[in-house]
Amino acid sequence: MDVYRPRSEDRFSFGLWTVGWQGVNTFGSAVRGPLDPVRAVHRLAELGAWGVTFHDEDLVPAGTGAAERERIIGRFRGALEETGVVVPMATTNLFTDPVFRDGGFTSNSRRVRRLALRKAAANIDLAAELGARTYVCWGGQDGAETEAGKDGRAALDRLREAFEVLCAFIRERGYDLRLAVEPKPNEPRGDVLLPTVGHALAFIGELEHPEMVGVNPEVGHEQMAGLNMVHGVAQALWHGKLFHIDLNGQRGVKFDQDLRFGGGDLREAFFLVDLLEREGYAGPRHFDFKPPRTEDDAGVWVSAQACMRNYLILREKAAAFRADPEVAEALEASRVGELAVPTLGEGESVKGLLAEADPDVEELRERGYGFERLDQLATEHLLGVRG
Ligand SMILES: [Mn+2]
Repeated sequence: MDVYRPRSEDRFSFGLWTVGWQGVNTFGSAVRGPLDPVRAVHRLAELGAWGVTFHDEDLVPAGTGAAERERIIGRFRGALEETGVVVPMATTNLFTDPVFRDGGFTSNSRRVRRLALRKAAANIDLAAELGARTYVCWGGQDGAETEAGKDGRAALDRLREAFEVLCAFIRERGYDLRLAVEPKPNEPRGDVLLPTVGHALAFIGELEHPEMVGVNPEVGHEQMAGLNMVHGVAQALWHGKLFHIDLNGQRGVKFDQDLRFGGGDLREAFFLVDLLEREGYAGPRHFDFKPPRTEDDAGVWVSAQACMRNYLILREKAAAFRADPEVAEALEASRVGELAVPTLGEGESVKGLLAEADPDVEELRERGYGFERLDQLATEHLLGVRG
């Protein structure tokens, strides 16, 4: 038996746009043909995936008539029923059409903003109909190349308005659906609005119904900003805002690589899986990656399967790391658990603190924390030479 074979309780999901990516990039044209969403659902089910997600246009191409739209959705529904694959999340494409060249919810054009809201609301209806519980908002083209062309405060006002309008719509309809903001620092715009997890969390705090909105952090997006994804996710969890997560790989501060999960920064992937598992994160483990242009159809499915395999391998490695008695001892020596103890005692005041005798600062200065030993133990688990 393959112990790294995914099961539905692992809650692995993929966007139709991931395995269906035709490989168009800034300089190169498509290298693969279009992928039928029904075939995507069947292939993903065979590999052990639990869910599939989509942008409105991944499923129903722009300009499709009403009758054809119903036919497409019916076929897709049939594939879901046949395979047992679920739709945990959906999102809106507010970036491909030239009409969104200055963004959707924050375009300078009021008419474009109204169109963007209509498009999102229409797809929220479809998402709810297919059983989605999370609706991701990635404002791909919401940003700027020049400060002269965009009033940053007004853009945030309009973004807040869009979230208020969509939250009101969801409540009116009675949908069991929450929104998740996906931060990204740049690409396609020179600078994108809400560039990091921290920016998104601060924005959510200003909404009328913050409980309806969380974040969808993506590994590569935080790393494109030179930030630590594990710390970003820890803060999202601390705020109770990790509604969804995009797993993929990235190698440093450069263009959005969308490598398969486990590609790029493998150490951070290890510590991310360790965090998600220890915290008991129960949401979808969603892969938002792009099979490289070098791959043909067979390579697409190799990379999709590898995303799930790498998660399961890292989960096993992280569990072995935590179960290792030498790690327990090293954690103790590093005083990692001591950080959970409040700095002041119960009922203690600053007055009491000031009245205390001076500590032995010399001893505190001299004693190291032993993190190198801990980190090396983690490295050896990751490299497979322990446990
Ligand atoms: Mn990305």
